[in-house]
Amino acid sequence: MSNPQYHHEKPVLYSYFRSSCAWRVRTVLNWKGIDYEIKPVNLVKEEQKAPEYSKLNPLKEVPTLIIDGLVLTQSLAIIEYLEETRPEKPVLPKEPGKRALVRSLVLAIASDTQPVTNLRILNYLGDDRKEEWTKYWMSYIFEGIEKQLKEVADDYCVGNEVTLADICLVPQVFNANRFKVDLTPFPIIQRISDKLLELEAFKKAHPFRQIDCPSELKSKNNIT
Ligand SMILES: N[C@@H](CCC(=O)N[C@@H](CS)C(=O)NCC(=O)O)C(=O)O
Repeated sequence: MSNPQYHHEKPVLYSYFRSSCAWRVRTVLNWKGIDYEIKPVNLVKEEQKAPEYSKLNPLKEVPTLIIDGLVLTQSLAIIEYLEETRPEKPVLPKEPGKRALVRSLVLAIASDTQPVTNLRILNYLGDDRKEEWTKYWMSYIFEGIEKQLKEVADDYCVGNEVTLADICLVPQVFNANRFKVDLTPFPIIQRISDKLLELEAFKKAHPFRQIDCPSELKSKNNIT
């Protein structure tokens, strides 16, 4: 398991600025105050398929986190590891009912939506179909999530504490905007996402603040 080869001074996160899954992990690391180094993997240039990288992550995707001598993959597995080993500033509520609710929202995004709209799926579908496909599935899930949030949200997705549901929601909203999904039918989702983006841990994890974000995109969005 733990390998001296992977004992770095700081955790190393293999990330791509626009990856929603890497973004989840960046937010949790920031939220918990864990200092880390980013190693960019350019998905558009297919660096995730390079032999060196795919040795670390055989599924050829980001994120991968090197921490405590371990090579961890899958954003939710990484986040659960961080939660178990660094329990301060938790992202899962203690109460089992709330925890189940948080996980239900997390899985709606991480298990039901992101996998069908991932880059490799869109490339497989081709340019003709990818926009309509993405809009359809993102709207479908947001419809359900909006209904759930009507029952359980307050300032954030589940009550007034930031949880993993919020951490997954923000990148999903960013992606929906990117694919021009009409968000007007989802006012709770939009309100919560806007509020979360005022928090430092979320701001710092935002794609436009990443070292691998192209400078023209930074300046277009007034990021210095
Ligand atoms: N279930 C994985 C999904 C990881 C994933 O799909 N990552 C995307 C970026 S968000 C990726 O690297 N895609 C590369 C590709 O599709 O070739 C996780 O949660 O970490």
